[in-house]
Amino acid sequence: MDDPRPELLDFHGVSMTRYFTDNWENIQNFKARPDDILIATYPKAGTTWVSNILDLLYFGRREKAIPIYERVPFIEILHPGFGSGTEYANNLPTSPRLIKTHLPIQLVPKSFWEQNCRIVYVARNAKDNAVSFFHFDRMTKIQPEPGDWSSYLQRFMQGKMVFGSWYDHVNNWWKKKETYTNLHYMFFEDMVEDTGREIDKLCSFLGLTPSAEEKTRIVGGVQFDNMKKDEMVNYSTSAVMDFKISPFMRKGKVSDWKNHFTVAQNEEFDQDYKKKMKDTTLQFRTEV
Ligand code: PPS
Repeated sequence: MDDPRPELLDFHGVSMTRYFTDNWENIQNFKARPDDILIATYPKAGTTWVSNILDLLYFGRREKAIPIYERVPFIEILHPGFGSGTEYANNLPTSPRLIKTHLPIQLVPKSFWEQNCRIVYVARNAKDNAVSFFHFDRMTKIQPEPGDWSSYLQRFMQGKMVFGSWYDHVNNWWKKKETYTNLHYMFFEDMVEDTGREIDKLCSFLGLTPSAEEKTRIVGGVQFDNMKKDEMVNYSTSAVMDFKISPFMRKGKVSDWKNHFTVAQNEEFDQDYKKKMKDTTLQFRTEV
C-alpha cells in the first residue's frame, strides 16, 4: 500500500480515521437481522480470537479457506485493502451472520438494537491493550503513525487513538449490560486463564450445545500457537500489514505491559486510571 498513513480526525467527539468514517451513510443505515451476532471490542482486545471461536462453533471447519476478515466482516471499514465492511456483511451467505465492530457504543448502527441482536463484547486490561495497539499501529499501514512508545502511551491516556478512548469504550459497553440483556461481556484475561470455561459461558449465552469432542477440537484449534500458524486467521494474507515489523499474532499474553512500561510510566498511568475509572464497577486483571 503506497497511500500515506491516515491522520486522526474528530468524528462526533471520537478520534477516528477516514477508513472508518468514509462509508458512514451505509454503516448507519445497515440493516441488521435478528439473528446477527455482533462481536464488539476496543481494538486489540481479542476480536480475532472470539471471532474464530464463534465461526468454529457455528460453521465448523469450512471446506473453502476464507480469511477471517471475510468470514466476519468489519462493518465500519472502507479501504481498498479490505473492501467495504457493509458490502461484505450484506453479501454474507451464512446464517447467523457474524459481524465485527470496534465502534464505541453510541456509534453502533441502530438496527442492531432494534433487532435485539446478540452482542459479544470483549475487553482487555488497559495496559496490555495499549501495548498491543502500539505494535499493531507500527505494522499496519492504514493506521496513523504511532511515534515512540512514550508519546503513544500519553495519547492512549488522552483517548487520542483510532476508535477513541479505551476508558469510555469499555465503560459505556459495560453500562449497557444493565439495560440490554442480549450482551455478553467477556475478558481477554479470562480467555487466557481458561479458554474452555469461557467458551462454555459463551455457548450458554448463545444457546449452543457442542459435543465434548467438538469443544475439545475448538479449544485446541484456537490456542495461540495454532492460530498463529493458521493463514486464515493470522492476517498474513493482508496487504496492509508488515509482518517484518511485528506479526498480527504477536504474543497473546497477559502482562506483556511489564516489558514496556517504565516504573514512572506505570505510576503515572495508575494514577490517571484511578481517576478515569472511579465511577465504574468494571474490574480488570493485569496479571493472571
Ligand atoms: S484487532 O486488530 O483489533 O482485530 O485485534 P484483536 O484480534 O482484537 O487483538 C489482537 C490481539 O489478540 C491476541 N490474540 C490471542 N491471544 C491469545 N490467544 C489467541 N488465540 C489469540 N488470538 C489473538 C493477538 O496476539 C493480539 O495481542 P498481542 O498482545 O499483540 O499479541
